[in-house]
Amino acid sequence: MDWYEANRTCAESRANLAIPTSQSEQDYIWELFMNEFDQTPGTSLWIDCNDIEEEGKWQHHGYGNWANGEPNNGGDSDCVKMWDTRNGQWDDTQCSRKDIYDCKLMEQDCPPGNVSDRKRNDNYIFFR
Ligand SMILES: [Ca+2]
Ligand SMILES: [Ca+2]
Repeated sequence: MDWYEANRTCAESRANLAIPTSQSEQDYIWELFMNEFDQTPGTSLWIDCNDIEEEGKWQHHGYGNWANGEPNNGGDSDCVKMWDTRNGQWDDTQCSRKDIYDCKLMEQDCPPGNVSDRKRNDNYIFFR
């Protein structure tokens, strides 16, 4: 799915696209993905980070894990994936690409964007 569809589908499942907010969460999501979901070389995973609204103004949650040389806005790249080629580090790419994505289910009482690190083991779901 492209980034927009992935984002919408997560929301319909009362979830958000996953976004790591710490190194431990980054490692957890990536290891879960690689170990339990997809080992295809070059595979990638959409995350909830973009600069669609304003070029260069990245929407994420304080933590970032860009690969060396990224973000480079190559070909007008406004959406972000974790990329196997970069060992799970982040690359900005075109939002229209079809990639795998990961929803993180939300607790009912937990507002979006305020998921604390202690919840990192909970409820990740991967979709193709
Ligand atoms: Ca961009
Ligand atoms: Ca890029």
